[in-house]
Amino acid sequence: MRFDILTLFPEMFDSVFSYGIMKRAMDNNLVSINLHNIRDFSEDKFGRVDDYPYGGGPGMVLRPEPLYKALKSLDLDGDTPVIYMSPSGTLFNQQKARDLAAKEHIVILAGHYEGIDERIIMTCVTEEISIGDYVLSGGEIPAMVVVDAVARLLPGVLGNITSVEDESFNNYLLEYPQYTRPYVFNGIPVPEVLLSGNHAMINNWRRKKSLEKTFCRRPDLLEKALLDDSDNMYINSLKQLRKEGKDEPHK
Ligand code: 9D3
Repeated sequence: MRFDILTLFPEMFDSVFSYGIMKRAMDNNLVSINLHNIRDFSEDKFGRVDDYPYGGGPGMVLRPEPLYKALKSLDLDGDTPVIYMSPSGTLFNQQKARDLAAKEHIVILAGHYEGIDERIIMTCVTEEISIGDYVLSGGEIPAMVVVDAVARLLPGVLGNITSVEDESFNNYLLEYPQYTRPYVFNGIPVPEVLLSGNHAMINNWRRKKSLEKTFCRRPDLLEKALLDDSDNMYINSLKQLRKEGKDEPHK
């Protein structure tokens, strides 16, 4: 898969893509990431690419011509998403990552000002994506988030272990707690059931912990989770404990 990223700060991407899974994916030619400095497409002798907003207001706006020239320098076909990272975009999620992982080529535009000229969005951008409801100082970190989430889904990028793990993300429950050695740490022993060797009991315990954690922290996910009768009974018992004020909410 090929990513073309348009940014005013291409160097910001170097460290993130130079380690771990992303580096290995690039070394193995499973992913290529081409960074393009929007400033290289400036039409101005001072290399300026932004200007004041028509109508007034704070901040600067990226002018359309440098972005248009940068996009024209890439060979885009009709199936290539041109994504503008924007706080006003639709929310990024695992399903969106899966959809994008089916593409051969993805273009990402990361702004660093108040925004870009709307006519680029109208004529070149195919979708606007936000990574969450908080304000960052630019679209670069969001672009890295999207590339990372998509790249790890590509065949060969991860070992096989995590493909099963991803399915467990898809089940809309938060993960159960993990323990390793030592047996006692800060006075806290490992839950006895995990040492029992009884895998039915261990799975049952883990399922309940997942349900508890999801119930406390992300009740919105429980609507989507596939729950059996035993899960629903356990959730109902958690609701009852909460009513009686006897629950121990997860921090
Ligand atoms: C004028 C109001 N601000 C929008 C809330 C302006 C503005 C603030 C921050 C415009 C751009 C930015 C920089 N952020 C991004 O470019 C960005 C972002 C984000 O801030 N949060 C979550 N997802 C994204 S994707 C791109």
